[in-house]
Amino acid sequence: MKIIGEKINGTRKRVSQAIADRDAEFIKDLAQKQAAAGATWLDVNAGTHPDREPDDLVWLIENIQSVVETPLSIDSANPKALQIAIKAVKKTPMINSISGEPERLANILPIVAEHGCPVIALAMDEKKIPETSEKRFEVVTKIITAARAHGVPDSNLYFDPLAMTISTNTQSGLIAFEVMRRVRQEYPEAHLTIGLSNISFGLPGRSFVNRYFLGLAIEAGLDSAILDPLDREIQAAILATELVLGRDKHCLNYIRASRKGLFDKPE
Ligand code: THG
Repeated sequence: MKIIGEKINGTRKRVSQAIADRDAEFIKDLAQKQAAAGATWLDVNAGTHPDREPDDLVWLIENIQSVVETPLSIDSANPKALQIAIKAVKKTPMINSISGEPERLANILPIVAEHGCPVIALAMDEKKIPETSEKRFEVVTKIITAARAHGVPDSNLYFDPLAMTISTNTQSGLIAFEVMRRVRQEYPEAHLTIGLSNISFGLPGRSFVNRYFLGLAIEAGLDSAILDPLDREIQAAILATELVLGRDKHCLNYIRASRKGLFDKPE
């Protein structure tokens, strides 16, 4: 299970403040902590000011790269900002994200192909997020066809089936699992990812909903997720799920994490 660390996101109040104040230490600290917690990529989202986004993104990237080697996941829907960000990164980044929207595919797939980037593909198009798993899977097929035509291998695609909040549709979890199983079956080389915290929006006890959703999603084939790597309960849930699914030889990862103090009471 690969983790995309979510914490450097300009839609979070504290991060948006740090960006506005050019508080580099705050950003560097988030980068170091997430890297130490085992994130494979660090998501970088400069927030929702289109005019400032490219400058803010480059400032974030440069500061993160001054303290960690972890590759970045550039979280932007803006092709211009993506182009500029790609020039600023040291390591091949993940691109977050494309969708089935023809314009976004036409603008972003050539960048992805040229640089050999892994890319997150949302199971939605320009119109909306389809209600049914069948319709979402149709979007997946449309994206994979376009990606192949641009020379992007299936193994660089990370499909995000989109976890809509259960509080407005109690079938949201099931729809996401169905999309995941179908992708696993029909496109075995492709990967799956999800923004974990969406599923519990508007509900009490969100961390429980997130954790059990994650366990079931891993069983359905999820192999990466955008989440808070500093959350020890989530880390424990991932390890325990992989353990009970028979994916942890000799229970080594689980025991190693325990020895490192994962289950100790924080002071
Ligand atoms: N799919 C893809 N990319 C995504 C998402 C997705 N990028 C953005 C988002 N969704 C995932 N990232 C975050 C980052 C931070 C938080 C949630 C999702 C977060 N939320 C706090 C909470 O939920 O309580 C509140 C905000 C705060 O701390 O100020 O921290 O689905 N491809």
